[in-house]
Amino acid sequence: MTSQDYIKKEDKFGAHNYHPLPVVLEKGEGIFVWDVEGKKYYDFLSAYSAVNQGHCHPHIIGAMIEQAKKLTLTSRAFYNNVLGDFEEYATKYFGYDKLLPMNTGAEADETALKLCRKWAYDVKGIEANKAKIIVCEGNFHGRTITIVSMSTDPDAKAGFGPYTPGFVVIPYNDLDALAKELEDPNVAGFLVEPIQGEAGVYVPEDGFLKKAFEMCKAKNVLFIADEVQTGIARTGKLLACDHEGVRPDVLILGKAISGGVMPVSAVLADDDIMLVIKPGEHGSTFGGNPVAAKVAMAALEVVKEENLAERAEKLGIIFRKEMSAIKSEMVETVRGKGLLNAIVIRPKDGKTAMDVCLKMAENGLLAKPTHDHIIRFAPPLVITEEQLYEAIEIIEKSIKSF
Ligand code: IF1
Repeated sequence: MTSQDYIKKEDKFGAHNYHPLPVVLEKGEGIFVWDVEGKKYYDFLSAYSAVNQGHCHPHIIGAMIEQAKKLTLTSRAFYNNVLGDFEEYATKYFGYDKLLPMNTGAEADETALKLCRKWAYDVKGIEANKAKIIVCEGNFHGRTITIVSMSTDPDAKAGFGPYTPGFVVIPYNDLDALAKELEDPNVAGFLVEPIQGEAGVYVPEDGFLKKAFEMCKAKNVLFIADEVQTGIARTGKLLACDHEGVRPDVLILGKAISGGVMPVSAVLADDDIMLVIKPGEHGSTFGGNPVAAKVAMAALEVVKEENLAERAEKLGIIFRKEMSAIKSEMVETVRGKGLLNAIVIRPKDGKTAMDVCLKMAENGLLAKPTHDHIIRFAPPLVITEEQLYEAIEIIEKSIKSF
């Protein structure tokens, strides 16, 4: 079968909820993927920062296979002999008392919202059903009904009402708006992405997170960081919040916590928050399964052993410098942190970000446009400096071809 055959098959039998680039991949290794025709590409999406450790990392796959042969799922009706090890490892790794394991990013976000509401009633003393959570314009936290209720993106939200109440939206990166909403005593939490991914890799001003955190503390409001995309070394530190020395009250992780090998997500918090959820009040059949636990430990080991945060920091500086130096009127803005970067594309002769992405694919590099005019660049963090320069050459050549 050719790529076209696979694309036609998905079109015929699959729901039409995506519009992928027309490449059909069948193999991945490190920073490279191959399509069914055998063409090799640099992967500059990393499954939206899930594959930070590179495709099919042998240490992670090895841990997965070994555990898969022994025991895959017990549910949480029984204990398994791996989950405790993972909980201990990850809480020490990130510096929290407790971890609650889930599967997808959206589930971890939902978990954090439930945790925040329960804390609001049991600890903060907000009257039943009155708790509010502040979120930001342009946010992306997943696709559930409650999460799209917080969204300001019409594509994600419109047509899925009625919406879950209890959210207040403020502009991103706006401390005045935050201060105003924090005056409301029913506010229990502030949920924020340290860098907005979906919005187009929108980096807030230096000091925003730190100041926002302090303001939340002054009002006894939980600072909840969605680090599903920014976390685990992507932005040049273990967490994007580390850039400002902020330790969120509630930390949400997903994607790269498994190296993109299987869905694993987690919420971390200290006892005074996490223990408000009692047996029977929250959970998941697959959350904390022994394969996920082994995979996540291996994936986190790789991040430390291969110094992925330091690499992302160093290579990100090179990437943004080289992108900014491209002499083309199509390059409007370059922004990002570590190896989470974006170029804003100024259309030329009717050619858009999508045309640039198609040209890059032809030249052997995969990236995806967002909002028609932005291209996100997020290679696996195991990329070498030499490979990065080769990739930069492909990007430059592709942009300049217009
Ligand atoms: C899709 C975007 C990225 C996330 C943050 C939670 C989740 C995500 C900060 C939910 C997921 C994804 C999912 C992917 C597209 C995508 C995305 F373009 F929409 F914004 F990464 F940039 N919090 N991000 O970024 O995690 O439930 O998917 O595991 O196809 O929806 P999930």
